[in-house]
Amino acid sequence: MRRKLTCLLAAVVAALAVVPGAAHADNPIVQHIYTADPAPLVHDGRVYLYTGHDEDGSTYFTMKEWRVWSSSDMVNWTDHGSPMSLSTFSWAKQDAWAGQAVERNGKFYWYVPVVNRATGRMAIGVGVADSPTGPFRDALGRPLVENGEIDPTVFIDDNGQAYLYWGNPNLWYVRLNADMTSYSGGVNQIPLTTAGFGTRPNGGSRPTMYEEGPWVYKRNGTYYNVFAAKCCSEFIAYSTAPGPTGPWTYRGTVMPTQGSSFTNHPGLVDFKGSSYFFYHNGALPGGGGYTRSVAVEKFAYNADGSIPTITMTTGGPPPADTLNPYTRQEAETIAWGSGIETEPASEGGMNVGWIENGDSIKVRTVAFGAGAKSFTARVASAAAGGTIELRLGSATGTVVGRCAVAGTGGWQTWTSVSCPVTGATGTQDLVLRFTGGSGYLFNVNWWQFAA
Ligand SMILES: [Ca+2]
Ligand SMILES: [Ca+2]
Repeated sequence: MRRKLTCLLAAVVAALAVVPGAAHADNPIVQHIYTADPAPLVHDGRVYLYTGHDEDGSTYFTMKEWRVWSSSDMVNWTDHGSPMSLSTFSWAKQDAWAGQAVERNGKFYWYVPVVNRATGRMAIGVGVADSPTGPFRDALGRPLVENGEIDPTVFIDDNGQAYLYWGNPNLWYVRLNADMTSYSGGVNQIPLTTAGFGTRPNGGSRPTMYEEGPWVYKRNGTYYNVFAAKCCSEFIAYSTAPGPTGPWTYRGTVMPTQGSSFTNHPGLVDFKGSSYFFYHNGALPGGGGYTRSVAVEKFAYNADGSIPTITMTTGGPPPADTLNPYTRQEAETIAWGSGIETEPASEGGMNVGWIENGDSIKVRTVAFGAGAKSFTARVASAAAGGTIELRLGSATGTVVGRCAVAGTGGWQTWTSVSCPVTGATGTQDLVLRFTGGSGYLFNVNWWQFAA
């Protein structure tokens, strides 16, 4: 049965209709669900983004699953659905909160905090998969470590020694063994000194700026710990150290308190020659502290290795690459979606659905080159179908093709439709604009142009 159009989507559509320039924005990264606690991972030419999922209308950190997204250009993001959830961990009761994934020897390990049903305390579990997009399974069948604290970050040093750090209100680490699912040397506490983590005004029992959400990595021989500071609202601060276990020196603000979410969460990577800072805010319609959205900014380290102050934007980073329309592109690869949702497709992966008249998907920097001659889309419809308009630049831009979609007898009964294309040359933003009658029109799994 088809879900009803959610309040979130109705609000997004309404906001896009009245906010000038909103169609040009690329932040937040995902528009069709709320996302939180970004953890980027660069692997094999793509950046994989691991997030939580705030439920629509949530009034607490009501989170049941994690989500995976990926991009080759930092602007078009593919929805890989939810390859790990509370049900992955038989011992988990609730709270699918902030984690991080890392690759080692061809396996992907995703460390996450959840409530251990047996103890009622937050514990850290580890999912493992053979692919960055899963599916993930419980690596241990029990917590890796448990002390009632949250927010694991994982880091593998150049010598192969891996570390798992976590904590709120304290800061802990273990030395992970090479199997990434056990540790040696016990559970260690990092002293939260004001020299190491700053002085919190009126800090009381929390005298330093450190609050939660550590993100530990190494760059040019310096160890960085970027974290959510103060509360509430939080800002993002960082400390550096000459070694993975300290001693830490407080280095100040990365991102000021901004963006109508009282929490924030950092994630930093280098990708295709640039540095990127991931965070979350409450920028989507209906957004706030429990209905957050992940966003990203491009930045450059200062010459001395310090991190500049980074401000939230609605524009986001410039594209780091172009998109090739002459290979299969997933319909769920989206720079900005208006009115659509996604779901698992019977042919594998995800498809775009809940398409109604006037909904659209923007895909950025599509490299048409000398020109596209035709367009093919994989579609399904239990209704009467409709039309895919191919427009350049924006949803009101030049039409370069129109593809008719007929009913196929089911929302997962897939067929391919093709249509001629004229005038699609060079590198352009492409908008797939959907038109038709009332109600849901059709689903789209993937598309591809021919030269
Ligand atoms: Ca819709
Ligand atoms: Ca697809």
